[in-house]
Amino acid sequence: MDTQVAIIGGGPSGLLLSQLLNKAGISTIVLERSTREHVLSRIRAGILEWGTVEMLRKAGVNLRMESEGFPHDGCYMTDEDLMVHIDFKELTGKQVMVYGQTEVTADLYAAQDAMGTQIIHEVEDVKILDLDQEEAAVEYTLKGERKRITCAYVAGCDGFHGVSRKTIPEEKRREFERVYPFGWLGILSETPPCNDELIYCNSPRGFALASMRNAKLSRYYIQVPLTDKVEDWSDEAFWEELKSRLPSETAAKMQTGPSIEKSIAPLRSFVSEPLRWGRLFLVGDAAHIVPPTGAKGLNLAASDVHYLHEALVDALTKGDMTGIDTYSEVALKRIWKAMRFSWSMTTMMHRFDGEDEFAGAMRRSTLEHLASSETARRELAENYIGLPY
Ligand code: RFL
Ligand code: PHB
Repeated sequence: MDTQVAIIGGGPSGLLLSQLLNKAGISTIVLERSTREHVLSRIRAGILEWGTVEMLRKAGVNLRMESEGFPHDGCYMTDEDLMVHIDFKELTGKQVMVYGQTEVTADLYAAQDAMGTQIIHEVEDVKILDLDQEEAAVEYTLKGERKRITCAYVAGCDGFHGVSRKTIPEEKRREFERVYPFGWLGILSETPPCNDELIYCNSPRGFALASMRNAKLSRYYIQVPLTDKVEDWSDEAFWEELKSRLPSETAAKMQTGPSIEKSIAPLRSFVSEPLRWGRLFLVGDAAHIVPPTGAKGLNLAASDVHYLHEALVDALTKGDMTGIDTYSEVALKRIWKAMRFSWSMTTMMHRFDGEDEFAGAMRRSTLEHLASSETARRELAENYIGLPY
């Protein structure tokens, strides 16, 4: 056998799984479609649940996160005038960490390089084979040459558009999907954040989010119609729209500047079941997508990795197949709870085109309930900081 576990996809799921397996003495080969520069240029998640932080510690990739990340004790949920503070620390005893996915991925690449793991970039036409045999195989093309590796297991960590999920026969997959009729236009700008904690804002003009990466780098998002293109939005138009949606006190404090990244992400909820097909396991965005409103995508990928790495270590070092046999069922339970939370945050915080007045009244009432009920705030906080593994 060429390696114990072949990992398709060198994003955060694939790299974290590889790192944890290598630390437990299990060999891996990671196959990634893009260049490393491309993977590291994608600006995505910014919030780590404490469970994700603990996993990065276990993987030994915590040093830069501990010194450069920012633990946050809470966040704000607002509309144009009612600002509700959700105090995670007081309500749950836990925090979240502001540390970008790009940084997590860069730290994982550095750790994997130090381990000497084979990460093969720019692979094309990956095919996963022999999943019902003693040994599985993965074929791919590298620089025009067809290659083949054999392995005990394959981890499908290749994101929503990867090949792993589609390797499971269509009639054996059950897919659940909700596509939202809007996207998020996001910018990164070298300006100080407008607030010390994140602000999720449900304005009559649509959703807005004020987030950050550090004291000098801000990340902002606004809800836009799916028909909008990034080119339609100048920096000036973005800042003006953002300020018109945030509470006026916050907008007044906001420092603006040129954007250093600008992109539109459509919002979708998606789950594909099961997560196992013979010797293949799906992990992260390859199996499920959440709208970013609950900050759950990367964190769900990390909890899948948690369950799967334990299962693979038990199977490959002790011959104990319990974790392998229960991975799909156990991981899906947590995935569905995060689906529910992300869907409810999305519904509560966004304006739907053509909606009636009742919808707006429901959003306002949800916010007023949060303002007056500690139980409601605790429920939100418990989900936001991350449900237990
Ligand atoms: P990724 O990151 O998509 O990585 C998959 C990798 O697989 C490669 N690949 C292939 N490799 C080989 N062969 C093939 N055939 C392949 N096909 C694809 C790809 O090149 C890629 O490198 O999936 P992964 O590792 O599961 O990680 C998931 C996270 O990236 C994702 O869930 C989060 O970014 C979602 N997300 C957020 N999650 C959070 O937890 N908190 C947040 O605050 C948060 N904010 C966000 C987000 C996602 C966003 N966008 C753009 C979708 C904000 C945004 C705007
Ligand atoms: C981000 O900073 O990119 C971010 C933060 C919170 C979210 C989504 C994205 O819910």
